[in-house]
Amino acid sequence: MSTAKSATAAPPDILRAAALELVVTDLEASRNFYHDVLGLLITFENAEEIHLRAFEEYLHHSLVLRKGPAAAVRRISYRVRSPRDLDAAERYFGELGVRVERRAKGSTRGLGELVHVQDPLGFPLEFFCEAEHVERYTQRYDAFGAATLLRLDHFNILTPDIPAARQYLLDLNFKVSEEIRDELGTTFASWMYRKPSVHDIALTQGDGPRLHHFAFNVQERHEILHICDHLGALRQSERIERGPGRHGVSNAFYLYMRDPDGHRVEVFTANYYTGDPDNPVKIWSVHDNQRRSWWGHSIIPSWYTEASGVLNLDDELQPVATHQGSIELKATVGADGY
Ligand code: 4SX
Ligand code: FE2
Repeated sequence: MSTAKSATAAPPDILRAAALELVVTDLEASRNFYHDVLGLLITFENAEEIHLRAFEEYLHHSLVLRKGPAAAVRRISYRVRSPRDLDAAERYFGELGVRVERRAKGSTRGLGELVHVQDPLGFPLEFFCEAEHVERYTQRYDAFGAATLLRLDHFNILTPDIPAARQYLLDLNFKVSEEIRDELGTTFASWMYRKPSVHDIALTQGDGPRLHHFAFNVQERHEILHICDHLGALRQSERIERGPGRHGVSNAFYLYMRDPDGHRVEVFTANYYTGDPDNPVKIWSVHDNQRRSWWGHSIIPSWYTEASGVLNLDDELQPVATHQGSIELKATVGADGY
């Protein structure tokens, strides 16, 4: 892994997790799930791609669905503060020795100039600053459903070497909010942020690079319960993988679903503020059976083992490296049932 390499250039000023692009095998089935069932708004669509956004998002999209031969993750996008930060990203990742490509405005519909990077962990990152602004739906209550997704909040990635991944993100000026460790100090999972919330990205130990899930906020717990009832009424209960429940880590009330291609999406409420510079880090023991489920429920093994593969910048599936040593699934005693 090339994560040991460090750069002397300043890292880009990353604002937040902003968007992702999924390759899906049946665009109509995905449109049905994300638009008809979960209610995301469609900014643009054609026979090849659909650009969606949530109700408190003012940029062109936070989710792109692209028709393709095999399910995968094509881009993980961060917004940066200024156009100068695109130069910074280009220099920074160039010094890390990974593949970096500058792309002209419009190469991703709705976004300005881009920097695409194959990051040291193997993920296809997209950095953008300028974006097309779209109609504000914050108070379009006439268009709200019984559950209204508000904002894309975070990505959760699987990667084999958590200490290396954690250091790579610390170097990019992400901060840690919460962490799961064992008594020897081994870190199994880290929640890291740029915007003042619990996370923009979480690291989970496992075979990677793979995307574990992406997550949207809703305002109220009952909206999450409604999504479950709605899926039940549609006889699509197989979309529900884990929850509803309360996380120990982050304190969020959550639900995980699997889309028609198996990509995992979380809907959750709420978040807490982490913007003070001395915000304390919350450490959880890997043996605490309430860490991932505050109510102590066991976690279905698929949640630990299954995830989405990612593409490289040539749209080829990235090989997955297996983790060394113990993973949390095996290390856990108690609620997870192992
Ligand atoms: O399962 S965890 O309680 O560790 C957890 C998972 C906490 C916050 C999240 O967003 C998440 O996906
Ligand atoms: Fe999450």
